[in-house]
Amino acid sequence: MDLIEESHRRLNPLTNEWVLVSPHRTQRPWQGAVETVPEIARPRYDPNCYLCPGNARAGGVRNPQYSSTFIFENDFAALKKDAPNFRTDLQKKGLIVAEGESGICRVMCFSPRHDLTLSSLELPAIEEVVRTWTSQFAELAQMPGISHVQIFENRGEMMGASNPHPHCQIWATSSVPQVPARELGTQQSYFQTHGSCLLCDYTKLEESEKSRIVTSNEGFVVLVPFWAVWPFEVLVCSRRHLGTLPELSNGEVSQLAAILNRIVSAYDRVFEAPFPYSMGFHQAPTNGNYPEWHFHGHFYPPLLRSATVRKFMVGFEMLGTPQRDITPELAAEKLRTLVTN
Ligand code: H2U
Ligand code: ZN
Repeated sequence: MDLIEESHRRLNPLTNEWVLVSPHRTQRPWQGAVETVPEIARPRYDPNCYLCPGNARAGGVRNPQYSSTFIFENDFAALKKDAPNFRTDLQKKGLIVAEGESGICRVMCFSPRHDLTLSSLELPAIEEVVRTWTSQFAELAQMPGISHVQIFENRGEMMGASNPHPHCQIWATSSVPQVPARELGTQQSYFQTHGSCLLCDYTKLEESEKSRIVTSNEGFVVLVPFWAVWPFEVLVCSRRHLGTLPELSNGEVSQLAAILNRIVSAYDRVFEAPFPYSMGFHQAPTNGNYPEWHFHGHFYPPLLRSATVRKFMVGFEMLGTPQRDITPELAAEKLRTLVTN
């Protein structure tokens, strides 16, 4: 098998989806261009930012003078707590189907500082971010009617982030969203077939292969998955088999904070500019007991060749299968050289 020169497709065992890889289209190993993007100097405090301490948000609520992390209910929440629970299936043919979906949407500021990000915050501040994610997860998970808690960060205008102030969102939903639902099915059937955990086995396999590993520490391994769709996509896996943030030890909280800082710092060096992405953690659903689930995080950055040239999922990718040129192995090699701390 020639995975370096010949076109082929790779399977994502977490979602059972394929990605088409066309390595022959990248003649040279690294076609990235470092273009000068004007550096935007951000103030520590922006009087016009709706996330900065003391400022007013939409609707007029004023943020407190917070000094570490800060959580509020999204003023434009996509989900409502009291949405009715129903299921409709017109003519019972599965053609027009709808279900009620209720939930809670929160926004979480990482820091009172407007100008910092996961790559520039100090480690103790990032540890505080991890601890806040943990307590938010625990609080939302035990609420009646909540089946899943999704923590995610959109970074950069390119990924739709509305504001550079470091923040993420937390959506707790009455159903398990479709991507984690698919990942649950694959992890359960892997466990039934092999008697072991899909991501425990996968992480071990990648550590022996080495070519797709980006970095690791005592608690976590970061790699470009064999089936990555986005050019610089990475998967963050806990070494220990655990399902949710509250199961992390104090040591693992620090190790997760350190590895997040390391990934985002390396990302920012790819094109010498702040790297946009959507990232988030996949934790076990909260509506039952799922021992097969393995805690992990996904980073999906859209950039391809420069700080402004992004990958679009169009054409064949929309109608057929996602496709990539630069191999996951080359992306991992590039990212490895940019990990410094
Ligand atoms: P994003 O940057 O990932 O879009 O997250 C910001 C969220 O903040 C967004 O969902 C909410 C938006 O609805 N928001 C408020 O809750 N209050 C505001 O005053 C402005 C934006
Ligand atoms: Zn701000």
